[in-house]
Amino acid sequence: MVSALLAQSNSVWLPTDASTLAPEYDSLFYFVLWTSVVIFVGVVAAMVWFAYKYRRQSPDERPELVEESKLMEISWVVIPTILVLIVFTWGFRAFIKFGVAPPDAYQIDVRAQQWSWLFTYPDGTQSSELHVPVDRPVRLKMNSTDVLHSFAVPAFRIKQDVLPNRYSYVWFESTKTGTFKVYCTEYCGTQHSGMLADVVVQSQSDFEQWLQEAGTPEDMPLPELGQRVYQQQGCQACHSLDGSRMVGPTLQNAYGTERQFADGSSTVADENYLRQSILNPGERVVEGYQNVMPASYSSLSDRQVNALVAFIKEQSDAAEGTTAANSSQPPLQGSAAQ
Ligand code: HEC
Ligand SMILES: [Cu+2]
Repeated sequence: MVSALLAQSNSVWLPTDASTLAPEYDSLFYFVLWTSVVIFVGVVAAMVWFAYKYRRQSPDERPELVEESKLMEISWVVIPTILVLIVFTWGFRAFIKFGVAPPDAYQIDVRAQQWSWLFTYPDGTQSSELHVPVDRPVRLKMNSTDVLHSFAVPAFRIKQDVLPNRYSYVWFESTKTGTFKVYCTEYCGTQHSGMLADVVVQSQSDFEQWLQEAGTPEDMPLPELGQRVYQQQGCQACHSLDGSRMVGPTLQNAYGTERQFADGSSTVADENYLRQSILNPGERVVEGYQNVMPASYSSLSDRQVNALVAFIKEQSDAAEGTTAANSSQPPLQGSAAQ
């Protein structure tokens, strides 16, 4: 097909095509584009030619009577109708293909949250990057914990709204290995434009190896595991580690320093405080911040929470030289709120 030949990958027009759906959409797009170009050029050329040919040449000239042409009238009804029907059937077939996942598709759960993506694989492994095997249909079961988001991968030519309280689905079969971008395409708050993720398309064996390593390995040191959980769970969307203020307070030097709360109380952050801040963020709201931290972290496993606490502790100068024994001591002051 001519239009398919013109549809080069990564052209000025369209992003790389990396799924089975892409060529269908692209060829339809180019069909509509080039048909429009041909019709547009034809109409404009005829217009210019007629304006010249039938120009008034003397003041008393009268236009000739033009006889109607049945052939022309029929053709300007029939040809556009055929074109529209071609576009309709073509588009409808692609739409059905997009809407119906093959029954053997590999299912990955997607959680959208202000402002990050979390992917959960059938074995329970979680990641903030979407990893998928190449040449295999993948079906995403998607859900949001807060507002409307929209999952879009231009390279796969897919886009689907992600809603709270309900699942939505999208599927694709990638055809190229490599890294592509996921965008959130529904305005979902302050950090909406930063709600990005990578899709890493790998060979089946690389994918399986990655899946094995990506779990939460037993032998991984807690702070290191904590860093991983921190990224997977999207904490960095709201908390910095360098002291800068974001939607949430920075976690640099959070541990071991005094925290002021909106209700006027205060406490020195110890491990229990960090733990409670993650599991039950609404309980004590840090002064000057909104109570917007997701409550969904209450479902993290104990090991994940321990790891996060260890990681946050590591971001603090006050943690230098502390030992595990310190954590069982009462906070230095103002622990009444616990
Ligand atoms: C949507 C934004 C958002 C996300 C995502 C988020 N937080 Fe928060 N977090 C906040 C805000 C806002 C506060 C301050 C208000 C409060 O205390 O609830 C806060 C407070 C905290 C505090 C107390 C900080 C202090 O200065 O005393 C800790 C600890 C914390 N978050 C850890 C985490 C961890 C760990 C994650 C990831 C598992 C996370 N947060 C994800 C917004 C977020
Ligand atoms: Cu979003």
